[in-house]
Amino acid sequence: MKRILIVGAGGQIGSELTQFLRKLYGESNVVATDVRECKNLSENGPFAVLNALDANSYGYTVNKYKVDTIFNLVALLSAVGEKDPQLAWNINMGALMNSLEVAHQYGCALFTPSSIGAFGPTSPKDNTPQDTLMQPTTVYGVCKVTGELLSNYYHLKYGVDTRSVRFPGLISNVTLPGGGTTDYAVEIYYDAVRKGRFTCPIPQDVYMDMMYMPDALNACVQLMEADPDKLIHRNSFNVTSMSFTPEIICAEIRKHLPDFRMDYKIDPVKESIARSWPNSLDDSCARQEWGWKPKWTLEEMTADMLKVISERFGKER
Ligand code: AKB
Repeated sequence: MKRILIVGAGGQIGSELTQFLRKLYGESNVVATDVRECKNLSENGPFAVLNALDANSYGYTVNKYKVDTIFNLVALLSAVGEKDPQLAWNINMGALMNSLEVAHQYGCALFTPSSIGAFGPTSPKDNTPQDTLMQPTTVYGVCKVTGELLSNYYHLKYGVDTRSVRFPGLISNVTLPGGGTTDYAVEIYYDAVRKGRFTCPIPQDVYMDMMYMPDALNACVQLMEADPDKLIHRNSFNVTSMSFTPEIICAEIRKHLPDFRMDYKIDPVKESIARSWPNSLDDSCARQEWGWKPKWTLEEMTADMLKVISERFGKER
């Protein structure tokens, strides 16, 4: 990776991935783009306003910056996708299709994240294997499975260097996620620090895989730097760091904030999505094929999230 383009860089992953890659590969070698201006991304490196659904502008930008690697992070997430499935399909698949075409035309490697949302109620629930039945019941999941297949197709047919991981819920303290089913696991930390209480939309017993953002950023780089000859699976690798329920994360926060209180107001859409997803993934293929090894546990992540958020909001713990 020498000249990188990030599409949809203003979101939860992109805002951190841009700075992470700029540190690794040099500020001028990482071009951030988004549909709207992002001041935080244009201050220390190249930035362009780009609508990934506009194929001509996409190709123009890749050509202009002599890009060799694209990170396509454009997505409407699972819960918000259910409000307008057609829009979710148009955005998620439109951005992917243009990314694949541009990658093919300009000889770029392409990273597009998939998700635990690619699995569905018929997939094995525990230790969900890399290769298994995938019949998601959300439009987001349908887009992810289609995207995995389409990326694999472009690899087989045109030799495009497509790579991907199935991200679990990502927890970060820089940019808030929006419209996802796993968002509660970020919001809980902010509310714990600022209000001392949290109303959880997910039932107390529902397990979902999660990952702290530093591990997710490492996964992106490690996979894109991996020796292609070692990659048996192209699209897409199961990766995970931890799996917990609302009760478990609440108990962990209480170790630091004993007065923290949580109650429940279940969101039926999020509940049904969360119950259709795996409890925990088997990520042994990623470990074997490109050395994936997460560093952060729930305990370490909780201590760090509370520290960073408390510092930001000037709260003493
Ligand atoms: C969501 O909840 O939709 C995302 C995901 C797991 O892909 N965070």
